[in-house]
Amino acid sequence: MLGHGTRFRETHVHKPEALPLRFPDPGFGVTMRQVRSIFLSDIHLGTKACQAHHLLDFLKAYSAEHVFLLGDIVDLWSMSRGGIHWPPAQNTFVQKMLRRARHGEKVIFIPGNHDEAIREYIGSSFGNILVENDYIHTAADGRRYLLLHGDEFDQVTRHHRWIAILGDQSYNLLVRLNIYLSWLRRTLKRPGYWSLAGYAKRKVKTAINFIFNFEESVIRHAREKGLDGAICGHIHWPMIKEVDGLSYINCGDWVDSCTAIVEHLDGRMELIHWNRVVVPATPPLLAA
Ligand SMILES: [Mn+2]
Repeated sequence: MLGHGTRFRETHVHKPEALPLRFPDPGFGVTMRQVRSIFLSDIHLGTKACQAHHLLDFLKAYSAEHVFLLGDIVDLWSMSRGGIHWPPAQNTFVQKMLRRARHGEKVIFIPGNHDEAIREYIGSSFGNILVENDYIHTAADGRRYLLLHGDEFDQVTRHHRWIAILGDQSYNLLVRLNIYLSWLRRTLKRPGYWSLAGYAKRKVKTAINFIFNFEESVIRHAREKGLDGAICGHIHWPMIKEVDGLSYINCGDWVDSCTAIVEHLDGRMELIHWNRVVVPATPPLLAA
């Protein structure tokens, strides 16, 4: 028993880093949350870095009326350079999207720079998935958002900006090293997720400036169009923030951050950090 003395006062302090166990068992009896919209970007299917199994777990936990795929969903650019990595989980993701579209969810795909070949098909649809260059989404609260990938606001390169800043090899190395770090954290039963690439981005000043310029350009564009905000991807930097009355929202990615944006039934937008949701050890059949 702890006494009332000052020695044990620290036991009353809340630990904010202890994140709630929100979906203790996704896919096995968990009730699906109904949201109005799901926004995903930068999945990079076709690469080793794509965390498709996490994404599938996320999709099991949320059903929606609209699914917006905001670019760099399939990494055609990387596939043409370094070969194709297409494990069953990535295939399942494509099937799930087609299935959702077939079953009445409105699925819209806005190509990014890594899947820009699909920009040729803007205005057409495949398997009920509509391909658009950009899109204006009216949320349940009446706020109007511009949906886009965002690479046109990347000032320096049309390709992956983090690769230009941190170096192609080092960015990929950081992402890969993190797979082992995550394993180590799980083994040591440390909760949450820590991103090595994310740490590097916060520490490199040019990276911070780059994020800031990108966010500012996107918001300026949305303001010029008379909208209430923008939802985009591209820079692999998840964010929800208000800038002079406009909402800047970035989905992040499923290479490193494992984040998505959901619109709740009342129009409220939420950033979901799927990796910070404590999930028990992956069953062996999913780890294959
Ligand atoms: Mn991109």
